[in-house]
Amino acid sequence: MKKRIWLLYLLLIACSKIIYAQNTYTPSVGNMAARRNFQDMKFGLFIHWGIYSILGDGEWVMHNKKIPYESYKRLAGFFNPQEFNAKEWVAFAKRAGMKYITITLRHHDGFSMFGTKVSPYNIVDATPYHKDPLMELAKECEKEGIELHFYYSLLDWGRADYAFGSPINDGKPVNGDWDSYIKFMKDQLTELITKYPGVKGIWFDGDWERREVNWHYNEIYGLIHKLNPSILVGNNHHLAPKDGEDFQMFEKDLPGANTTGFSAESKIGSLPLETCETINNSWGFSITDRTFKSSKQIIHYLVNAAGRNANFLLNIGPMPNGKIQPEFTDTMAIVGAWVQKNGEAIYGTRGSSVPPQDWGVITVKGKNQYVHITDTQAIPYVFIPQLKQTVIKAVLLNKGTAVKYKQQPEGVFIYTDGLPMDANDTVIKLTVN
Ligand code: FHN
Repeated sequence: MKKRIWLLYLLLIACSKIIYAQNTYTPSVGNMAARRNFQDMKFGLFIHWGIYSILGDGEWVMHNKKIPYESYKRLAGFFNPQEFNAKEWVAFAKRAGMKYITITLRHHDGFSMFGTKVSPYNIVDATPYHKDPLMELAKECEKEGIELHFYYSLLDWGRADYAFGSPINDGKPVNGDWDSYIKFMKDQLTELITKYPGVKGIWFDGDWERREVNWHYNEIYGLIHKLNPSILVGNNHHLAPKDGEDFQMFEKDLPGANTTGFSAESKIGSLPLETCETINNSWGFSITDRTFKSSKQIIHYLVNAAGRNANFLLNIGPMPNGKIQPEFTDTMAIVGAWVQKNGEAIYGTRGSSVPPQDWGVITVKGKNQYVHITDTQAIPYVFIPQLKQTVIKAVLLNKGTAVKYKQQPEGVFIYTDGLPMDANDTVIKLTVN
């Protein structure tokens, strides 16, 4: 009998531990406000920049070309981005209509692109540049009202304590020193949050490389939120959000789609959403990749993300000298001009309860519903099914021209015949009661 009570007691403790581990995080009031602000911003600039840029072959070059770590490390000795100018990068983002920047501080190659005291393998100590571009960027972002978020790789191809390629046993790499690696990450994150106080988000990546390891997220996320409860934590693990995360991200796919195979297990949850895509087909600088997306494709991605209640984080890979290549500047100036004109229908909006349609999507802000017609159909009208509210006015955004419509119990017909259509996206503003 005594034994049975004892077993029951142990079972109860085990259950409470599971419940505790899954439901320990309550976001602060400041964090909830930061989440709303994050959703309002809608458009961000993703930057992949590291010593790999020198080789002009993307950020996976060390792995893909099987470059031994000791040889790869020599790149640090050549990295001297004399033409880096934080003002130019921030101005680029602002001109494009972007409200925040997420920049890689440590990618899978393990090189720290900021001044860190816990590893000599960093831009200040290991390159002839000897400066911290992140500090300049952080200051410029603060001055220009652009939010700064940090990309941080969990995966490391070089460190001995990470022991890339090692078998995992009991949540740890057999040949590494997992406690040391976790401590290293916590020390760097502490530096990042305390030294660059403007940081508003941490974007983790690389979890997918080791599913069976214990990443100590409770400790890592707990530390971040202890240092600054308003910081938004996201993790590109391609799974459903975990306890302690503040937003959910998707890679190279709109929420709900899975053309890449990354999103098979990432069901849409209730956190703010973000999707990232790159301007060509490379994250880090590629000298050969000329598959540049057109301004129209980028506008459509932004609009389609907003219509699905998600932010769009568009990536560029600056060159090793610190410059952004002219192809990106030209395209983004066009995108920026469109966003400036149509920003009312993007910033501060949320997705509609009406699902995406063949002709486009709807974004919502208060009593306004913005009908984005991105695919001009042959028929002279678009049909919005299941609109619950009553439409009291319909006009062309920007022009104010009245648009004919008819509301029926099954939905609303908007007549586009004779309207001047925008080749990127014709936005019709509905006022509802
Ligand atoms: O391996 C990385 C890749 O280099 C890049 O950083 C992207 C950005 O979403 N994330 C990883 C792949 O999932």
